[in-house]
Amino acid sequence: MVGAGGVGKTTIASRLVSGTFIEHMMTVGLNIETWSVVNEATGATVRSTIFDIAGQSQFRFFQPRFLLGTEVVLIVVDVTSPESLYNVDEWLQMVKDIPKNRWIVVANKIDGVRAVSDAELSQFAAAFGAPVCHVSAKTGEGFDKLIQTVVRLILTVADA
Ligand SMILES: Nc1nc2c(ncn2[C@@H]2O[C@H](COP(=O)(O)OP(=O)(O)OP(=O)(O)O)[C@@H](O)[C@H]2O)c(=O)[nH]1
Ligand SMILES: [Mg+2]
Repeated sequence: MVGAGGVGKTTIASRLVSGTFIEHMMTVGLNIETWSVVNEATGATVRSTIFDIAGQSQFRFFQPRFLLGTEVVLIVVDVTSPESLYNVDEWLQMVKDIPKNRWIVVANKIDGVRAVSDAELSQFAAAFGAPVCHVSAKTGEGFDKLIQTVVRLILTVADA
């Protein structure tokens, strides 16, 4: 999971893992979570590890090594902050060696005041063919679809 500082990566990770909203401090370096989710289609449990990469630039020098072996990339932007989209190139650069068919754009904070339009998000994601999941890590809106999208992709990669 990558994206600018404050877009809500750690809040998304903790909602995936715990199903609730937890307020977090800025991540120092990176945060690692173990996430188990039941694949509704088969009833099997899918276990994965979330590498939540801190957005602040002072941690950048050691982060790329943690992306080795990544199966699914969540590129997180904040729909209340246009800067989070305009400055996303740095993150796209960091994940460029991971195949683009494993990328998902997560548009977070849809409970807030919208400053990034759906059209802008679609255009951004279409440039690399990724789906867009609109979510609020605060209210939980959109998480069912996000979880389905991530699990489907994890299973696709595992089968390949
Ligand atoms: N309104 C609203 N606030 C959110 C949402 N998700 C996260 N936040 C808030 O945004 C702030 C930053 O969230 P974090 O999860 O710490 O952001 P981050 O991307 O992990 O930031 P770094 O660790 O610095 O990279 C916190 O105050 C969160 O409570 C959301 O969906 N809606
Ligand atoms: Mg964080």
